[in-house]
Amino acid sequence: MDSVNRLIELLYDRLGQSVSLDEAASAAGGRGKLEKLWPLVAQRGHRVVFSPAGACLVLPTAMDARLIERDLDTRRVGRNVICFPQVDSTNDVAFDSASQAGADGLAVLAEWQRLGRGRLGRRWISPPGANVLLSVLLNDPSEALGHEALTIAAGLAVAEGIEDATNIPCRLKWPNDVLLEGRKVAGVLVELRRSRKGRCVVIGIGVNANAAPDSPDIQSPATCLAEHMGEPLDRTEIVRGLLRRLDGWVARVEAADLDALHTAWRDRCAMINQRIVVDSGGRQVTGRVLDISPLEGLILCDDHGHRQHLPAACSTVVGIRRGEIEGKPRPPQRREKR
Ligand code: BT5
Repeated sequence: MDSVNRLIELLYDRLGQSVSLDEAASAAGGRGKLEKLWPLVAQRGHRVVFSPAGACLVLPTAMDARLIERDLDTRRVGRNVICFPQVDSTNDVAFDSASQAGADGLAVLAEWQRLGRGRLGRRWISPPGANVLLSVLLNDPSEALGHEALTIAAGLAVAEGIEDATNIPCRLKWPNDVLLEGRKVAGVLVELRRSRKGRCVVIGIGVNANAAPDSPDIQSPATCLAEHMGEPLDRTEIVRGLLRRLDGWVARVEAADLDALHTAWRDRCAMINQRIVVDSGGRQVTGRVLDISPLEGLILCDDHGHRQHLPAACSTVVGIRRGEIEGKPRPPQRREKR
């Protein structure tokens, strides 16, 4: 391992503490070399503060492929990691890499996206250097990775990965929202394209780690993990948690082993039995949620008593009618007289 990586790893392993300059010098190979390494650490995007006690990395640390890949031990997802200061969309970078050798499982991260996108033409907004903007490429020539199953597998992996790294419990809102105390903290966008090597899938994930978006374009309440913790968060451990969990769920989806996915999703989803309104391909459907299926999407009993299967790719929940019972409209509320 070269000396700059040794120094970054030493600083990172003592996050929140100072590393004495003697220790830093021995990782660098001498005091003289250490002085030349500080600019290289900065070039990798890391900020270091110096005090009489030594040197300390500033949180959030930069997204650093070496730190993410270190002992990750995944089968497929995240075998290679690349980090960019800025891109249009990490999903596009991942798709553009599909025909390169060894691209399957590639994880692309960026500090900022100029054109981050959500589903159905919506935008994903995230300030620079604060959050997780991640895309994972999966080459899928045998077409074993269904869109429906991957969308919910990715949402579940995000909730679990966040919990592994931070102990913050998150809930799921079908099809792709991860919620913290009822507010959106992460979103998932699964896209499919055909390349020269056949079908490929990109799973795009945005997690508000250190900053919630501040924009009039945000239509529903958003939050970030740091707000909940009351302090800045290390994104590297969150990314590693996500990649590990995603690796496990992608393997199950590929093997068509969907029972555990179904159960784990239902356990984190507060929508079962709720009366909701869904926009599905421009058509509004209102009814009670019966189930979330990894193959068929949302299963709803509509207000006319018909069973409806709504696919994730074109559906959005536009309203949750809390407190209503089994599809019956709530009696009109009496207005309080002033
Ligand atoms: C999503 O779409 O939630 C999918 C978001 C996927 C983003 C990742 S980032 C890495 C990768 N590269 C990309 O270009 N995209 C992926 P959707 O369900 O359509 O939600 C979008 C809506 O959420 C917007 O219309 C806003 O109202 C709101 N929104 C935008 N940015 C947000 C944020 N950072 N946090 C919470 N809500 C946000």
